[in-house]
Amino acid sequence: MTSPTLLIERQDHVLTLTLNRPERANAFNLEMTRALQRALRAEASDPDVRCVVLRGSGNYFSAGQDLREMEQVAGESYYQHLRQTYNPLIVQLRRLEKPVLASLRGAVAGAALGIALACDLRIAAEGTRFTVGFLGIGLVPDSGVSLFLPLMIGLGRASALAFSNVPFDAAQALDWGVVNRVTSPDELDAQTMAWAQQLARGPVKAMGLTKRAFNHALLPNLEDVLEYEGQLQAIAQHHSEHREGVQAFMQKRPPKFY
Ligand code: T3D
Repeated sequence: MTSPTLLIERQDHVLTLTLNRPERANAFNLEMTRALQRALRAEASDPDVRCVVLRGSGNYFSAGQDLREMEQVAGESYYQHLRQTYNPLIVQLRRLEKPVLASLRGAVAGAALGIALACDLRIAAEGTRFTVGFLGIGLVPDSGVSLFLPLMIGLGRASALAFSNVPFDAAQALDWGVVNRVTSPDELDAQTMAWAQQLARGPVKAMGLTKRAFNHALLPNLEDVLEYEGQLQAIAQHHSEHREGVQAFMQKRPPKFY
């Protein structure tokens, strides 16, 4: 079953998955999350696919959870929502034993930051802004951000970025090793495909085993972390800070937390 929220293309053993909700900065709704889970399960596991590219259509990679659909999510527990959506997605990305390359532009925020960091490699267009996002709406980092971000940039920087919600740019991300390459916006698609094709021509079996080794060495507690993030999110969900954060976003004004 295909969904208009996710474009799926194959070329030269490269599977390209394009998040396609440009009118909402490619924010994730349930349909898009499920479509991505399905594509990773069915398409990406095909032996003919030797590299996966994850990108966004239009001007953004993704703004994370669709906050305009948050009210529907709020009816249920965020904990249950995370267990059905981002948590399995992050595990799928880490368990897929072939290279996954995130191609980033515009903004990368919230759950989308977790998804980008769960990929193996990242290329970003100059000007891309990375925002932790969660605390801006009174939530705690989920989608593995509480693990991947301090692991990549250190606890002090991760704390400062999470608490301030101030974005960092592609040049800073390159300096910190959050992204591997930065290119001009006009070149991003071509550079992404050239790199993906190069990866696809490489020893993909050995890359998959290397990924398994890295998971074992550095991320043995990934599933515990995702579960714990969900439990914390269930606490944050019911706090007035979250209500204020979402209202402020809808009303396009800064949040007032006290
Ligand atoms: O259980 C659970 O699922 C809980 C888990 C939650 C996971 C999360 O991801 S929580 C974090 C959610 N994301 C955010 O808080 C980010 C919010 N967005 C932003 O900070 C900014 O919009 C961006 C940095 C992404 C982009 O800024 P900018 O200035 O380039 O663009 P903009 O004007 O703010 O946004 C462009 C449009 O996209 C705008 O629509 P409009 O007004 O032109 O019709 C904006 O409302 C929309 N948009 C941006 N982010 C979201 C969004 N629509 C829905 N959900 C969004 N997250």
